[in-house]
Amino acid sequence: MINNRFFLRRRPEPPRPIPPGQYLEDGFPVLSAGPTPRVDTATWQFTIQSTGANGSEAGPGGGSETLGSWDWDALNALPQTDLHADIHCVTKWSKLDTDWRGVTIDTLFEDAGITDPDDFVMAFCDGGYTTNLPVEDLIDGRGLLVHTYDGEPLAPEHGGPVRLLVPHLYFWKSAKWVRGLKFMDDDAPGFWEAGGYNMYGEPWREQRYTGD
Ligand SMILES: Nc1nc2c(c(=O)[nH]1)N[C@H]1C(S)=C(S)[C@@H](COP(=O)(O)O)O[C@H]1N2
Ligand SMILES: [Mo]
Repeated sequence: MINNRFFLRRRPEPPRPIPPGQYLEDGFPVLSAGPTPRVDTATWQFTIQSTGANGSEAGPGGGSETLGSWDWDALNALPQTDLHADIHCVTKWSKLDTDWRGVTIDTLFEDAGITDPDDFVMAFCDGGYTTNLPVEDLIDGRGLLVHTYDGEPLAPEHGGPVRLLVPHLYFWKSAKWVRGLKFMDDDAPGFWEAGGYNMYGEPWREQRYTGD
């Protein structure tokens, strides 16, 4: 006798390779370390901050200067970019063929006249989440501030109004409710990185945890 339930429960075969240890997810899971913050686009602002007197301290302040700042209208007035990408969460789901629209970090740097960035940033968010990234991984079209997912305004639980999107790294680097980037001279851990996750997080090399 054939057990149909076995076939129905099988996970779909990916149409192309996905990173090691990952499985395909058709839905869009929500993973947040805390509650979804209420973010008002009327008062929303995104800033890029210089390294402060305190070096690598995360978040605004610490003697740092504002190198660029954009409110909601200013962000939307910048050239917009569409990005089609696969995303990979460290909890092992991968979602293929996601469509996003927003502003590249290249465009923000250009608009702010940032020509000689430091090597690392700490992304900071409403709600206090942080994550560290090499600037190299944000430029040349690889990192965006996105406000649109699949043709619709980005839902609050997925980081709306604006999240960072860096699809070539594990999805925890794509900071939801992002409010700014702070340059750092040296790499320093953000929220999950301080809790044992990898400083870089490259899915194809399965860099999940410290030392991977
Ligand atoms: N501000 C903020 N950004 C965040 C998180 C978070 O808890 N807070 N979680 C991260 C993790 S671990 C993942 S996998 C993705 C999940 O994004 P999603 O909820 O849109 O799937 O967001 C990342 N960005
Ligand atoms: Mo995650």
